Amino acid sequence: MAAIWTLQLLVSADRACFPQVEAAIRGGVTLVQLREKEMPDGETYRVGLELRDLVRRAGAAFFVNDRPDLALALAADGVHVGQDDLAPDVVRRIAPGLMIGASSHDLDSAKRVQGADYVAFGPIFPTPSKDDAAAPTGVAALRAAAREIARPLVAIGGIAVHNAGQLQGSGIAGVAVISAILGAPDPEAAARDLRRELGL
Ligand code: TZP
Ligand code: MG
Repeated sequence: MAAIWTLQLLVSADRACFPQVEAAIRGGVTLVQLREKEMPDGETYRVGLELRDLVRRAGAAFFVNDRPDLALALAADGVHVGQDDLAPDVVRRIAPGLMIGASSHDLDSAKRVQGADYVAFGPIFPTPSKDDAAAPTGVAALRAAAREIARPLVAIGGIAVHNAGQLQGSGIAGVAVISAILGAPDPEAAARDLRRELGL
């Protein structure tokens, strides 16, 4: 069985994308991460409850980005923290029941991650979805990181059906995407094609 971080979809708190999320899970998305940077907490919570139930019903795991408090409030499966958020070991202390993912942007930052269940690495390619993203690492850096990092490594940033084949055999445990699925005319097919191209 695929690990829960095999194919991760990041979504904002937008009910309009619920049908795409359901389709993407049918196509092979294993984890949906609520990544809401703008909406007030109360509304994020209300939409998050609906999203969580939909994701669970469809058979995927539900994570929350940045916010251990919101992840606990939503009884999520896990939380994903960036370099500027609470560190994974602190999250573990206050929320021992949550799985934890952590972001990294290069080999050094990936090596510094402690106490996370998986490490996200990227952006691998230029991304249309994050204005303040670090410079793309490229595939060679990803391969090197996958060799050196003992934890499951999840590639992120600009990954799409047309370039996912380049990641085959890189040693990654999974990928995380936004536009490759939410920007696709058929999110179910996009998820299925990504899994096939990645060999995951
Ligand atoms: N972190 C690094 S790149 C990125 C995030 C949240 C955005 C990924 O979106 P896309 O559309 O899959 O490049
Ligand atoms: Mg963050």
